[in-house]
Amino acid sequence: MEDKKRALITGINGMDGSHLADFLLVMGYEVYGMERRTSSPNRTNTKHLEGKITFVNGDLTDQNSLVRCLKESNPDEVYNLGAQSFVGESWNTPEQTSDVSGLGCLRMLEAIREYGKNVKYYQASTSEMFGRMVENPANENTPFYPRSPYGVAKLYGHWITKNYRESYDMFNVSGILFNHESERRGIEFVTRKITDGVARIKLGMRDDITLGNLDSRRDWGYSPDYIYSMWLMMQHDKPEDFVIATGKAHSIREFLDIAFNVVGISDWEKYVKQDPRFMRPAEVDVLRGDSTKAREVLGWEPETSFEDMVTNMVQNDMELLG
Ligand code: NAP
Ligand code: G4F
Repeated sequence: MEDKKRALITGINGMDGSHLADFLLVMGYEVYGMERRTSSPNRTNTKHLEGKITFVNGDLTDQNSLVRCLKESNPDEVYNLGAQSFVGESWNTPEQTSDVSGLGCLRMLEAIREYGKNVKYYQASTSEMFGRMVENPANENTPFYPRSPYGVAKLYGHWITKNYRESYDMFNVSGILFNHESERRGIEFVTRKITDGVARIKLGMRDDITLGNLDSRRDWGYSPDYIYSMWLMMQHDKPEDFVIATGKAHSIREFLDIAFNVVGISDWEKYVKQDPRFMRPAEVDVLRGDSTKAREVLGWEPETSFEDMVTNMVQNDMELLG
């Protein structure tokens, strides 16, 4: 019998980590999920994976813990999805964000070198690196212009991944993923904040939602579609970077329109308040990506429409709360 492939996923309890684990289990992998110690563990996204994957304790700010996680999991593939991933928070904790989301990548690459076996490495790069968008839509050759401490930290991770690929002939890939969401999205991100808020308003549990800038536009895709692209990049015959996007940008207002429409509310303006607390010191007005390379080289396509994704998220929040 052929040995099962083994994968180590950092950020296992996050949105993408949990969806990727679901997918790799279906593909017959033995999956190890790295989580950090917390006083109250949060396995909301991974409760269903208990007994199916192995959880290992590690932290991207602790080099030794990463080497130990590699020894415990002996992986063929490492997916580095762990990060302080909330852009707004990165102005409050710029050092911690840089440490986890930037240097964390370097630590994992060094841990792989120390481990000494051939391990493929996936880095979760982001459209936030394009920030002010020198070119719209952005592709793999578009210059970067990050607008947040998070974007800057991720840009370091992106370049060090490429540098280690060229310096040490490592199989390192960066997926430059544009925004993607799902029912498992963290509650502070604007999409889930809206779908949870809409469900609460519909169920009479709340009067309104308070948001920041309603005019920014994002190229929103669906997380389960996007994690598939990560795996495709790791199976490709040579390590390269890919932009993953739908190619369409929508405003927060359009998101609100669809989300409220799902519960039969058309005059949503009266339920939405704005507060400067949720505005950012430097905003990214629009993000839109060109994933022609991924489509042509990997055969990857987004499958879930924007409307279906918003509908799924609202319906899921209605079920959770109802
Ligand atoms: P997420 O839900 O915020 O998950 C991030 C995970 O990282 C969490 O499980 C978190 O653990 C973990 N983490 C935080 N600090 C850590 C540390 N010091 N050591 C180890 N793990 C740590 O993020 P996501 O949306 O799934 O995104 C996955 C990755 O893709 C992230 O790197 C993100 O920056 C990147 N990305 C996301 C998008 C997007 O639109 N979703 C787009 C492009 C790139 P706790 O549960 O303990 O907090
Ligand atoms: O949902 P967001 O917080 O996501 P953002 O900043 O685009 O970052 C996400 O996508 C990146 C990829 O481009 C990832 F790398 C990153 O890890 C994360 O997953 O905010 C989206 C937009 C922003 O323009 C923000 O200013 O929504 C605007 N917004 C308006 N009101 C709000 C709110 N964002 C949040 N979180 N909360 C609000 O109340």
